[in-house]
This record gives sequence, C-alpha cells and structure tokens, in this order.
Amino acid sequence: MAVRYELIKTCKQSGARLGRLHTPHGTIETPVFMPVGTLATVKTMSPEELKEMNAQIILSNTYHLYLRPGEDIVREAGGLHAFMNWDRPILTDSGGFQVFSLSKLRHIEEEGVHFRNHISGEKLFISPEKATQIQNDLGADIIMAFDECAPYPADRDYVKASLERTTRWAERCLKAHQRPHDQALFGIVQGGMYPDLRAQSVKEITSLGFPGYAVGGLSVGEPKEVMNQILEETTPLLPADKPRYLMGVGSPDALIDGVIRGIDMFDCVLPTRIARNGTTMTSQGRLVVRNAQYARDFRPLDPECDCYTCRNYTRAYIRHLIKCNETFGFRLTTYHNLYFLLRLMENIKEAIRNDSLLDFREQFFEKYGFNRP
Ligand code: PRF
Ligand code: ZN
Repeated sequence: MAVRYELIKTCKQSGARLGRLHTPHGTIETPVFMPVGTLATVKTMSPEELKEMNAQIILSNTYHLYLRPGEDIVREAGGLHAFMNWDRPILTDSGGFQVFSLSKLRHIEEEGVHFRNHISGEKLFISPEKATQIQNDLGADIIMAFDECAPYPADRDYVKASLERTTRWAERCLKAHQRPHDQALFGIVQGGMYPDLRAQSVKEITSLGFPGYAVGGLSVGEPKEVMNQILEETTPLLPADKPRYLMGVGSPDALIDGVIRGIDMFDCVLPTRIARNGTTMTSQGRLVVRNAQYARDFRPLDPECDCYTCRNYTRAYIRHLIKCNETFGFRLTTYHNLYFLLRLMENIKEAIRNDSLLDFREQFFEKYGFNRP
C-alpha cells in the first residue's frame, strides 16, 4: 500500500479527527488543506515559499497537464516531483471534474468523455483507463478515480445513473492502475444532494476497497446548509481507518464545518484565486485590499498575522501594486491567504487535541463573521 492512515484521536466535543497520512514523500498531519497547483505550480509561489509556510501537500490537475505540457514530458522529466522541484507529497485530481467545468463541448458515454481542448479546440477523449495512465505517468503520491460530478441542481434519475456510472468507472480505474505500490488511488463518492443516493454510492465505492475516499459533487452551488447536511449523513458511512477528502472546498467556514463532520483533507483554488484579484482572508473576515478605502491605510493586511507579507508590507502598498497589475502584489496576497488557511488548519488541529473544536468554531466566527469566503 502506498499510503497508510493513522487515526491519532477524535475530538471529544465534535468528533473531528486528528491523524497522520504516511506517503512515499513523507507524512501529512491531518486535517490538512492542500494548496492548488493546477499547472504544476501554485500560481506565483515558489516551492521554497510553500515550504516556509508549512504547506504539507499540494494538488495538481491531470486534465491541465495532459493538455500542456503532456504527461509524456512530465514522465521524461522524472515525474511531477522532479519536474516542479517539489519533494513533498502531491495529489493529482483525475480530470473528471475539470472536463465538466472547463470544456464546453463535451459528450459523456459509458466508455469515457469526449471533449474539446479548451485552449486549441482539438478533439480529445478521456476514459477511466486514460485518466489513470496519465496519473501513473505524472507520478503523484495520491491519484483520484475518474468520476462524474453531477451538476446542481440535477434530478434524481440523472444523479442515480451518474453515480452508478462513476462506480463502474472507479472499478476500471482500479484495474488500469499500474503503480499501487507507490501511488494510492482514492475512490470518489457522488450522489448529489440525495442522502439515499450518497449512501448507495458509499456502499458501492467502499466495496471496491480503496486506500482513501473523497466526497465529490459538493460545493457546486448548493446552499452551505445542504452541503453540511449531506456531509453529516455521508462521512459516518465511510470506513474510519481510511482518510476522507472533501474535494474543492476551502472557505474558512467550510473547512471548520467539514472537519467537524469528519473530513481529513481539503483543496480549493479559493485562497490563491481571490488573492489575484485583491481579496484577502483575515482574522476579521474578508478584506478587499484593492478598494479605495485602503489607499492610505498603512497597517498590515491582518494585524494578527505574522506572515512574510504582514510583517513587511502595508495595505496601501499592496493595493497600489495590485491596482498597477504588478506581479509582486499578487505574490504578497497569495502568500498571506495561503498562510492564513494553513494557520487555520494548525489551530483546528490544536483545538482537536484539546477537545474544544466547537468552542474554537464559535470564537472564530465571532471575529471572522459568517461572510464567505
Ligand atoms: N470530482 C473530482 N474533482 C472535484 C470534484 C468532484 O466532484 C469537486 C466538487 N466540488 C471538486 N473537484 N474529481
Ligand atoms: Zn499575513
């Protein structure tokens, strides 16, 4: 087995899990937030900077790397770790989501998905076997099954057919997987917003026996109460001795609420994406540093933050850089946002150790507010 999950303790107040995930590139302390490096780079950040802020694992995307530069080139470079000079764990998503969100012209069949390259227009096809082969070539520590994330809203019949196909695809991914000894293939639970379909999906996917499980198909536009309700009914059905990964979720409130519902891993473009349009996460809630009100504000982004950005630069300066499209401005906000979320995860782990995660949640929201992100 390529990874091993070790459950260290559960929070007596909330049931949240503290654990360790051992991988070929080192041990991850969970719950963990994974910064997103879609194109084999966390936009604007160097690997040294990511290490300095204690990023433990990053996520990259099969779909994008298949289109550019091509998995053959990454394999020839010695795999993704060597290619991008990142020696800590990497997870690649399968493309089963990106194909649906990025490619307009696509057609789903039992065999796989036909689509057009969103850059060149070229006709392409990804199957469960192809997604697995690409991920074997990329060489991440954790790879994901090729799934279909149903849109929201979607009717029950559609979601049922889609989750059943996702199960058949998951089985094909397992068969196609060539590196089970050093790459852990995780299964993905679907089932939309229908609790009984979620239960069906968990039953089918767990019967295949994966070393970890993801909850997909959430944070696709549904109200956050709905996501929390679905999670509450889904995670208890998953095996306690395997890691659970909530895909595409990374707002501070959703991280806390997800951990409380038994989630161990998260990823999201949110902190890095909003940073590049001048929005930051602070202990007092979201701060749009691009706004005119910060033109003469010579305080740091977050007075409670001790990151590189907050120790050295003011809101006024960062606003100026971003207004002028200066790259350094995007680097400063990206650094701060990632640092903020990684520190939030540290605080969450500390609260689990102290059996006080529900108290932590109250304190956090009192200051942060319930605004998204
Ligand atoms: N499936 C895959 N990747 C994903 C998702 C999914 O359902 C989501 C849904 N939030 C984000 N990323 N493969
Ligand atoms: Zn900061």
